[in-house]
Amino acid sequence: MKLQKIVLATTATVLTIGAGFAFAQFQKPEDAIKYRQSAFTVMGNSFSKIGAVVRGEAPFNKDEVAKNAAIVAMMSTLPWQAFGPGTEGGKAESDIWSNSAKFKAASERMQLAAVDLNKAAQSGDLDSIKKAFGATGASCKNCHDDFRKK
Ligand code: ASC
Repeated sequence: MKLQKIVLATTATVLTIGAGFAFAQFQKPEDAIKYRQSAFTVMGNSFSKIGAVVRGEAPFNKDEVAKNAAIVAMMSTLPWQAFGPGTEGGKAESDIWSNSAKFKAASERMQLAAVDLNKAAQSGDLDSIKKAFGATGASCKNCHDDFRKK
C-alpha cells in the first residue's frame, strides 16, 4: 500500500475526531500559538502549491496535487484545539473567544471545504479541483475577515 493511500484511509477517522473542540494541553499560551500558526503555515504552503496549478503557473501533476490536498485536509483539523481559553495572541481576534460558536462554524466550513478539495484532488479532475479550490479559498477568507487581525 502506498503511503499516500494509507494516510487517506485514515483521514476520515481523524476528521471525525478533530471535529470536536477538545483542547489539547499546552504548557504555555505561546506553545498553543506556535502550534496553531505552524499548522496554518504547513496548510497554507500546500494550498499555495495547488493554487499555482489552478492558476496555470505550475504544471498539473495529479500525484502532487493529491498529496498537497491530503496535507491541507489533514492540517485543517489541527489548529482549533490550540485556541483554548487563555491563548489569546498572535493574529487572533478576541471574537474567537467571545463569539466561539461563529468561529467554530467558520472552522468547520473550512474543514469540510478541504475534504471536498481532497476528494476532487484524488479524482484527478482539474475542473473539480479548480471549483473546490475556489470554495476552500473562500472559506479561508471568510474566517480571516472575521477572526484574523489585519
Ligand atoms: C491562500 C492563503 C490563504 C487563502 C486566502 C484565500 O493561499 O494563504 O490564507 O489562500 O487568501 O482568500
